[in-house]
Amino acid sequence: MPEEERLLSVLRRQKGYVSGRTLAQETGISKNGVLKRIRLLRQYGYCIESSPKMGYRLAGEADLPLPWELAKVLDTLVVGKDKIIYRHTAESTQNLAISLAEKDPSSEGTVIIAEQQTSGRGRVNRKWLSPKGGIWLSIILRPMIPASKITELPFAAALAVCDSIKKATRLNPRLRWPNDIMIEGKKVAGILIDISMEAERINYAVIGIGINVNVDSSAISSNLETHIEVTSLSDELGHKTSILGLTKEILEQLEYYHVQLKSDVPHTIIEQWKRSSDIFNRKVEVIHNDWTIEGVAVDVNNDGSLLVRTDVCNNIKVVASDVRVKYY
Ligand code: BT5
Repeated sequence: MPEEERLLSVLRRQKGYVSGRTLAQETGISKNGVLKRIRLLRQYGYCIESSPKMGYRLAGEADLPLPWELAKVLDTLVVGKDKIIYRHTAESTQNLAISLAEKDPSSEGTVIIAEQQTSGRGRVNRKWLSPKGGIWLSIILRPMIPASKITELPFAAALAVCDSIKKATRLNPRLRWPNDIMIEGKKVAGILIDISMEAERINYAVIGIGINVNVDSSAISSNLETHIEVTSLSDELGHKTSILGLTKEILEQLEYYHVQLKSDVPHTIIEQWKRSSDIFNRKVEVIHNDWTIEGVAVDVNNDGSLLVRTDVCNNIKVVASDVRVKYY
């Protein structure tokens, strides 16, 4: 049990004030260690009152997906099961997860969570702004599936996020090809997948998930390089959503869709994704570095590509890799 958790469990058990000496005795941590840990717990958001005569009292819990808090509520067999790494600040959870996946073959299910990221990234190294108040996490999976099925993974992850937001907030997010989760036409979350393959075998996949939960979306909009409509759950709801509760939902939903992905039933993920999407029959502009196509989104193929009907050709198949899509 981590030292922080040991301290919390004594504070919770006692309900009232507990002296520093008792805390040290009951946890086996030195008195200085207790002081240091209490300071850290306060930084995480636990409200710990102190009185020179009586000691310490836990007056309020934190709402963060800290490993010991998630472990109490998470109902999964693989995703995040005893494998949560938490950072107050990380450059990018995605990069941390990739280095871990590269060196540790037993890292399947590991979830890396950061309270804030200093160099969060989107596809093709676009900037992903990740201030405090959001969910920024990356999950390592090693799916035993045929390589051709890996194109369904981003759809599975987007479905997991969409379902979790619905369940936690009763908002109605919609999915946009290739990897966006939208509310009322504004981006609330994004998915990033990095895959390592050798021949036809998937070595690992890292799923990066970024959600604007309790953040001020106008602060994000004003710092974007290109203008897009952005929102957060708190801006839509007018109140905060539990970050711990939503993280639990996401990890559980992700495990659910991961199991579906591994089952033999073909293309159910893409079919479900289509039912939660609002892109069909909408005018779109697909933008690549040196070309732009205008047309109407007609379908998503079983290989994950987008089918666009244009005036000049019949249907054009667009692959997600490095395009940007505008919907009208
Ligand atoms: C994405 O890329 O939407 C994938 C975002 C994945 C972020 C997660 S957070 C945890 C993990 N660690 C990382 O370093 N990354 C992952 P893309 O479709 O390329 O969209 C990027 C674009 O979204 C940017 O060019 C901006 O226009 C916009 N953007 C940046 N920050 C945003 C935010 N917080 N909310 C909404 N839009 C944002």
